[in-house]
Amino acid sequence: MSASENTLALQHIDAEHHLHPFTNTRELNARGVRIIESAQGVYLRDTEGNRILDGMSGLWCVAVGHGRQDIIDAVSKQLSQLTFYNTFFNTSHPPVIELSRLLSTVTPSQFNRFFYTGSGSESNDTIFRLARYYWELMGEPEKQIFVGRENGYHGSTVAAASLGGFSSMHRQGGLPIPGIVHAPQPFWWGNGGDMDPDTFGRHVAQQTLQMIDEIGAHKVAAMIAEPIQGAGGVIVPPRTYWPELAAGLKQRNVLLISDEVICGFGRTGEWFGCELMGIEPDFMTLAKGITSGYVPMGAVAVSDRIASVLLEQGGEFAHGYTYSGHPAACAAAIKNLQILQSEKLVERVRDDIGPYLQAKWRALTEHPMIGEAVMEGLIGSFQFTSDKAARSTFPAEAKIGLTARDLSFQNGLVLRAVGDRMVIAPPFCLTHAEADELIEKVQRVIELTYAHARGLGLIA
Ligand code: PXG
Repeated sequence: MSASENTLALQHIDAEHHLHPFTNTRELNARGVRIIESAQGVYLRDTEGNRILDGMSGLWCVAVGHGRQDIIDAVSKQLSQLTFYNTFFNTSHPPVIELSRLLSTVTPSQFNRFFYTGSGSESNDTIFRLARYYWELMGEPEKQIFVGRENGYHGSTVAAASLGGFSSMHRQGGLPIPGIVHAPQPFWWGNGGDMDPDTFGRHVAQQTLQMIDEIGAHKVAAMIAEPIQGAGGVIVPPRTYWPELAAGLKQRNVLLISDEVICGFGRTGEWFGCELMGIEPDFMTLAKGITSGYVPMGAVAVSDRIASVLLEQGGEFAHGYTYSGHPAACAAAIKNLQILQSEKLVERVRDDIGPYLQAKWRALTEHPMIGEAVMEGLIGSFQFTSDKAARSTFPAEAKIGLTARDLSFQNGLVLRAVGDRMVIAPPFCLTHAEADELIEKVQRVIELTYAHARGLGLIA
């Protein structure tokens, strides 16, 4: 069978039997799905033999790069020794014990206890229950309301999707569930109007605190936010936003949940995004980079302040997943964390490859169609604009971002589109030469998209 016959056969079966996440499967089936067959380092290979630079680390997760034999061996060894045992009913096992110890050493000092899940979504649903339970134990059962943010993403399970601020998700399945409100996002380029970024950052923080005051802080359990919004388009808040917001939450005794599913484990050049922003959360949501995606895993980091109340005043927390602390996932996470430490990959993101890529990335704004280009560590985005000075966007029907995404794939680079914002989060092992290749490809995609937009008469 030729490569294209093989692709067609696989596409046919996929179309017949597979429902894809966040996908219009009818449209996908009409087009034919792309099939990724193997990957090594920062490169993917599809069934047509195309080599594609993985600018998205799989889906923001493969931090150490694809195909590391040491992680594969660690998982394999663990599976041979103890394939599965649960962590309920008075039992534990060595890999989950070692991972918990290791996490307490890499997370900020207030975090010393960890609850395990299978994903970021499950972690956020866990926090939703834990935070309410905490306030009940504290004798403040009225503190029930959660504050999320517009265009925040916290997962697809019922509480997580409700905490998130994607209206497209809320429209399906009767979400959000009660007890959740959404504050504005600190997206200066899109929403800042005439304000300078610092004024806007303080303004959005104050709007959020005002929302809480209107509800009554005695009814508000917690606020959840990503240090840098990921799936919402890599929105880096103005530097004034976090200090103002975090101080206001503390004053009002509202817990802060830092959703570190994307920002955590070195992505921003610090171990955790909250450290980059200088904030001290009560909970952290962990997933993705915890295992570099080699095996699914999520976790909740619980601060000492919360844990002491749960342990001293609480009883059984009636919550848990079959795969809470799965031995193979723990083995992958341990080896992954050891690699981050021994190869100094977080420092590499902060001091070497991060700044190297950032300089070239920020220079993309020299192009007339690029409104802003931001990057912290190795997480970045750029914004297509029809008019730079007016910061105006293209009509949604023009699908500029999706066009750019497809052009990018065709040119051997995975870029993700969020509306007309293109986002990137490459593996930490990216070399300088690979970063140069990435930028050359991005420049080509921008030129092609520019020609496309001009052809449509969308830009002068
Ligand atoms: N929180 C954040 C900040 C996330 O980015 C989740 C929670 C949920 O994690 P799980 O493991 O349940 O998926 C995420 C996930 C995208 C995209 O297209 C982003 C995510 C997932 C799927 C697609 O950018 N982030």
